[in-house]
Amino acid sequence: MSPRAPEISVVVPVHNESGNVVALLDEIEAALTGVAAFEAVFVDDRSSDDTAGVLQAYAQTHAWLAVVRHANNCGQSTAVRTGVRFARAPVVATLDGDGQNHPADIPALLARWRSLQQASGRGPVLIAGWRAKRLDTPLRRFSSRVANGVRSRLLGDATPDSGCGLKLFARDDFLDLPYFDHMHRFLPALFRRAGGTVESVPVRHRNRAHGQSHYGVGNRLWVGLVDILGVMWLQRRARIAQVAAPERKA
Ligand SMILES: Nc1nc2c(ncn2[C@@H]2O[C@H](COP(=O)(O)OP(=O)(O)O)[C@@H](O)[C@H]2O)c(=O)[nH]1
Ligand SMILES: [Mg+2]
Repeated sequence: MSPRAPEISVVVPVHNESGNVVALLDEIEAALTGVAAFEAVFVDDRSSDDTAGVLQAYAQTHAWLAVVRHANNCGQSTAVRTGVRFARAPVVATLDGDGQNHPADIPALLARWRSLQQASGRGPVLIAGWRAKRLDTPLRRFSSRVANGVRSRLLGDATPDSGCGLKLFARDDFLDLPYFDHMHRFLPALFRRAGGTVESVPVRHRNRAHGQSHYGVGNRLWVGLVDILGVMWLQRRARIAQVAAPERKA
């Protein structure tokens, strides 16, 4: 366990991932030990398998793991938000809970975030993982390519892969974004809407070792089109205040 306050929180939404979480936790520890003081916040979204029990057993011997549980199933975006709210570090990395993202990519994202953060002054910075070589079924890769193409054209978010679960940002910047179910696929557009900088960094992608994907063409592509219209509306209604230094008499 990191005796210091964590510098980075790794937030992982999980639903029925009992076969995947232990290997992922071991990889998070290996990836961040010696790099930054870290914690992991796993959010169990009312799994019907033993994910919560497996996580709680791991937490008995690893004090850097916090397990948060939803009493009702709320979906991936809401689980990410719950995890970010519980995070204690100023910087958050998110990962999928099925092990398809590799925690060993986090240090490079963190380094990039730090240098862009310095360059951009105070503006929000999002580093988005980009699954350049995706290991998914052909149908999934096709539907994702269509969805990414439509989305980036309509939203102008200049991001090749906005749905990658591996992302890194400041906790406060994320919590300032408008919240809605499925927002996790639109973080690049939402950060840009807030006047932020977004950079995509190529990351590894692996096959799912255990369990099943939660998404198919039906609950990704078509739902996504409705969400794109919602995000277009949010973009029309964006205002960014440039606040002058407050004048206060001491
Ligand atoms: N908390 C929560 N996580 C979910 C839900 N659905 C999917 N996930 C998680 O989101 C991540 C991505 O889901 P996955 O099924 O692997 O999607 P795919 O990689 O796009 O096929 C995994 O960590 C899942 O456990 C949900 O309803 N609630
Ligand atoms: Mg997956």
